[in-house]
Amino acid sequence: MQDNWIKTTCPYCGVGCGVEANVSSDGQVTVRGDKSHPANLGRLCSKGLALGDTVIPDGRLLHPSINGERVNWQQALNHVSSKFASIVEEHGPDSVALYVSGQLLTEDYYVANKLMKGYIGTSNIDTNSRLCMSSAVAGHKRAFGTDTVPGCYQDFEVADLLVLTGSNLAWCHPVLFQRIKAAKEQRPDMKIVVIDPRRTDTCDIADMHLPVKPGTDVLLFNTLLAYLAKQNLHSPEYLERYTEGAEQALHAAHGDVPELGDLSDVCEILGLDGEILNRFLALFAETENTVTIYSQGVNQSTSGVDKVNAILNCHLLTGRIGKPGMGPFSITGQPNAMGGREVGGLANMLAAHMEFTEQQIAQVQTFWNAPSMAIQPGAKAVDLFDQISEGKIKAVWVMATNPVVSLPDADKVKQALKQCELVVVSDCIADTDTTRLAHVLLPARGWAEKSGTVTNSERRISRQRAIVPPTGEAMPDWWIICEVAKRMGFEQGFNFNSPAEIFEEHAALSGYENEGSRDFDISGMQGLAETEYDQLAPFQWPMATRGEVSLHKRFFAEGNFYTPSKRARLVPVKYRAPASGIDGKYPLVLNSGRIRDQWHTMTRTGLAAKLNAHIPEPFISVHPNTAKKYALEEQGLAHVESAHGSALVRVQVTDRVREDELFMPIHWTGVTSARARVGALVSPDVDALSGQPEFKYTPVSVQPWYRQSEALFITAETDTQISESEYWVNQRVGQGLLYRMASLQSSETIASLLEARLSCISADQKLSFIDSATGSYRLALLKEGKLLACYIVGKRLDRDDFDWVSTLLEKPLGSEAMRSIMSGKAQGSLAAGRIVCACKQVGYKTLCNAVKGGAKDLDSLKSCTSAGTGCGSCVPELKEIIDENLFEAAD
Ligand SMILES: Nc1nc2c(c(=O)[nH]1)N[C@H]1C(S)=C(S)[C@@H](COP(=O)(O)OP(=O)(O)OC[C@H]3O[C@@H](n4cnc5c(=O)[nH]c(N)nc54)[C@H](O)[C@@H]3O)O[C@H]1N2
Ligand SMILES: Nc1nc2c(c(=O)[nH]1)N[C@H]1C(S)=C(S)[C@@H](COP(=O)(O)OP(=O)(O)OC[C@H]3O[C@@H](n4cnc5c(=O)[nH]c(N)nc54)[C@H](O)[C@@H]3O)O[C@H]1N2
Ligand code: SF4
Ligand SMILES: [Mo]
Repeated sequence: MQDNWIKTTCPYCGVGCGVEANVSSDGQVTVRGDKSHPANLGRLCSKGLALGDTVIPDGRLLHPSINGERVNWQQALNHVSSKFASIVEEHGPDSVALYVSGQLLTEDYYVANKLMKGYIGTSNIDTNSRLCMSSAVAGHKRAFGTDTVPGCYQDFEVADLLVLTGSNLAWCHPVLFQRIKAAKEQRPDMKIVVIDPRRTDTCDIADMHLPVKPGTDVLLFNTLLAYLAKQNLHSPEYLERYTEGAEQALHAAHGDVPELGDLSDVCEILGLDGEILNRFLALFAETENTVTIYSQGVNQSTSGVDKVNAILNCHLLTGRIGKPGMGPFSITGQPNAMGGREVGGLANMLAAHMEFTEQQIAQVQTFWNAPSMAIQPGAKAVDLFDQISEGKIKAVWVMATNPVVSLPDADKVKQALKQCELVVVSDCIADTDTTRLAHVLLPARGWAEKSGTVTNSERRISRQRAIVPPTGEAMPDWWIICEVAKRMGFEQGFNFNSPAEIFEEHAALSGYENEGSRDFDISGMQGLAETEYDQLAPFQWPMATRGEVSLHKRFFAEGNFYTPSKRARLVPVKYRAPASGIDGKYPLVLNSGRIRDQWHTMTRTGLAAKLNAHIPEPFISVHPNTAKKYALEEQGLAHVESAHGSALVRVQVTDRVREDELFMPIHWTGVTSARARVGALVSPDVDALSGQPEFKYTPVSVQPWYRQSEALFITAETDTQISESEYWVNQRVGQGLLYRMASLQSSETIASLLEARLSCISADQKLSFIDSATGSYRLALLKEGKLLACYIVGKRLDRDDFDWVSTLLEKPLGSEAMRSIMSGKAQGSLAAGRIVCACKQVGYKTLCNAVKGGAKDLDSLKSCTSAGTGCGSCVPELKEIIDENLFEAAD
């Protein structure tokens, strides 16, 4: 390996970890954490550590195409630009739209926004950040007059109290979780409170968990506000000098919480017992150095913006903002959610944190020399796809997002795209639910191939750098957009030759007629030479003057808000129930979110075998009492239905969820499952102010789905489309696919259907086992001793015993493997169970055996199995395995 490590940034979550990458002479990419990066100081999580495994040509979109025909770039660009131009000509600028993403680089995002809002003349450009951060943006704007995250990561380490609400940091921002965990180990007095209907792995480091009823955060924080006021904990000096609206906010809170002496009604709605609520109120009240971290449990709600302001109110009332160890902190999801906000990627914002005011429209127009400036906000994501459905929007260009999976009421979105006149999709992956509906496919360069900047949750701008040559004919997103713009006649505005030139204009606009009137100002970064841009070290904004070296910048300790009065606004908010309530038909609430090792629709993390092993199947978490009530069995299958659609998923019985709530992960798609796209179920209700969907609350019903047979099927062919069974999930394994299937048909029927499917494979050896009495059927096809395909079919299969099969494809089949296939059960060293530690690939059974063999605490389990010694994200699970096995032993 050459000792040539290139510094770049992780393309997954908003922590924005610095990565160092090395490319070996055979093109293999190795990564490690960048010790000099202030976000992670050398740490990476399981997803970051597996980045090297995803830099592979497998599944990449290699060439442009129109209606399925391969074309060259000239033809594709001419087609997109002339179609867009003619639709605009005939139906006006609002008949076209862009749907973009917090996974674009700032430079890509900047030109996309400029094309739409300055040149085509419409604000119909929205981003998947609408689904992610728009409630936080709207809440910030109401309180601060602008969209500012006031604090920085260091605050998490120096706080005395961290309140995490609607955030599963352990799985979603693992490196920050590790930083907090380390800080708490140093200072055990530091307190951590988790507010989440589920008991997540984040609770592993919590002193207190408040399992609130879903959707009730406004009431909880209003109760806190009233309590703080009653305890005289408002900071009179801060309130008087820097804020307005405290009285009205308190008045509104008192409407929700009339009698502070008796909180029983409040507790009833919150679903909490009085004692824990009181402990939380007292702890918050007595701890000056408090940070409240919030994420999707807050944002993704029809009262999302109010939830945000309810939190901000508590911090403003007590003046706990902008100082080390205190403040509200909206933690962002995507790697460049923040960059998107900075360039105005949301339909209701202009570039550089400017708004649709007469003055700022004119400023942007002048700066851009824009021929056709948008003068009002455009359609927000859900509305945008509704307008496609209604035929108002006739052409849409989707970039770096997979809306057929990730939008609510996703079957409707699918239908909308099917009937749209022109669907253009830029992606780096060929087969996604959205690329399947595209007329024009444009291959984009992926993480390891593109250059530009991203901004993380603490406003730190870092470079992403190309480390390998592009795959196929893929081009950078900024280039594709500029080429289309030029062909539409906008040569003058899009004559950029590099991301550095775009960054230059972006930095200049941020300072244009700013003079301290806008928070986002990086004008100090103007005038970078191409080489300086290449070497740019991470820096935090604002940066109005180059060389401001302070490592941890904060806003608002001394007021200076961006409202006309320069004061922050406490906003009166009142609790209201989610938009669609449960009823007799749909009696349970469906919550949805993330799992540890997958990223969204799995187009990239799904490429890394290591990451697929932790949780290989979509599931629904059900409380034991609820499972009993609805006759659901652990590992059985369930049919889930809402007013919008349905799904078929595995049942996980766990007391980590509330009795009234189910949880389902968001990651499975129409490409990777028969019917486990959670978006198909989710209600399209949105927050009236932010337009953010209520992803965490959809009324559903659930019932068992009684399968007759189960199958495991592995094939070296990646374009296999399964139609033999009603339930299937697939997963990439090396050069092939692994299917887990279940059916209403008998195992005999499924075995014969699979055998027929395999008949075209030319194998030189066929091993088979049939026991019709027990309904067990197994078959393996080999060529030159290597496994080409195999199936194991039975009435029931032991799910934990499946992971070993995925390691066998296209490898010489040893006797242990052969025995395992023929017996349908892992034998010998293959019997490790499902993978718990992704980094070190340690299986569940190995861990259980180690505990039973004497590894009774975390340190000894770590040292005898090496589990938990990589990124550390599996530690909460290791502890649980220890508890489980010790408990069993004691029984
Ligand atoms: N592994 C992994 N990490 C990721 C991602 C990923 O796909 N995979 N995606 C990234 C992105 S884009 C994002 S936006 C972030 C999201 O990061 P998070 O917001 O932390 O993740 P979620 O799982 O969506 O939801 C957080 C929690 O909100 C809880 N919740 C649900 N309803 C309520 C409620 O009414 N009140 C409260 N207080 N809590 C509630 C859920 O039970 C859940 O545990 O993660 C980022 N990081
Ligand atoms: N039910 C439910 N739904 C949700 C959520 C939830 O909690 N519950 N969360 C929502 C949230 S917060 C988010 S952020 C969304 C995420 O949802 P999506 O944005 O739809 O998910 P991704 O899989 O990240 O999609 C990114 C796509 O861009 C491609 N891509 C990657 N890099 C590039 C690039 O450089 N250029 C181009 N052109 N393409 C690229 C990937 O291959 C992939 O197809 O899901 C939302 N949907
Ligand atoms: S914490 Fe987020 S940014 Fe850091 S390595 Fe993990 S996924 Fe990447
Ligand atoms: Mo997100």
